[in-house]
Amino acid sequence: MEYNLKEIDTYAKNWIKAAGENIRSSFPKTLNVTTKSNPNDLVTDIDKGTEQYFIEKIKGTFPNHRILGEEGYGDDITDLTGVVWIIDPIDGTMNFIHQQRNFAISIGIYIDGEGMIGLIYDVVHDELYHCIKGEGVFLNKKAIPKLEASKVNESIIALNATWVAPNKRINHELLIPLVKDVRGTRSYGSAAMEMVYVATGRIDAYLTPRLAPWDIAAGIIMIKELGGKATNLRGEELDMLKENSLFVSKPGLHGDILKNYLKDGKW
Ligand code: 2AM
Ligand code: CA
Repeated sequence: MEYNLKEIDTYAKNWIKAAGENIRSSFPKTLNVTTKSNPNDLVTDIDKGTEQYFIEKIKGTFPNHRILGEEGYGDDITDLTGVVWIIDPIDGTMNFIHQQRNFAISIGIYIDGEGMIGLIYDVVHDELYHCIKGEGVFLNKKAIPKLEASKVNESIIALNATWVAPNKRINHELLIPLVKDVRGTRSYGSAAMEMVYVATGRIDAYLTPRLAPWDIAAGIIMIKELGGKATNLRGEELDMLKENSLFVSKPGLHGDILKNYLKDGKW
């Protein structure tokens, strides 16, 4: 399939900014909140409307591109051939509803399975994190420096306390020694935000047992582009067609944690 990365990137940036502007203007209004799989799995009309906005724009401009979106308005994606946009219209919906902050729009654009463009928009702060593979990662117009190794005992790690793994085999007690040894732990409640925090060095690693492809598609492109590592908690490659556990980190630290705290993935 013929494609022009720069052209796709330009459209994507314009659309994500416009969608963010629309979300900001929704703040004074009353949200219509409903639940999905369980009483804590929330969705609003803004999540749905934002995803529909992207689909309309993408299909109108790039009719051959396919879309995998959290709210299910996109295509039924069972393979990653061609150009696939992986979209979370609001990552951190619970934060969006309760806090009106700590959420982001996340778009990862994959071409024949390879992550080529990553966009994460921190709507409240008007901060767009973006990258094209091979061209570096930027926060608005400023280049983000490459990631450097850090020591476990000087690291802040983000963790998600909802320890329900897709394969049910993750024992949260495995992580107790790591939590004791690091300098501090955080939990922000938006995987996309947690990944840009790793990308910018505000935290050193992020570990979580269960995420969907749209939560991680953009962030892992950025972290890898900066020299960081993005795998599951066993150190294996991530699969954009399934749920994964996630372990993103600075280089060096990733290997140290895997070897010394995650038993080289052999648990
Ligand atoms: P969401 O807000 O788009 O649902 C919360 O720590 C993070 O995990 C958010 O990125 C959230 O994305 C995601 N999340 C929440 N529940 C999830 C689930 N059941 N499966 C996968 N990801 C989930
Ligand atoms: Ca979402």
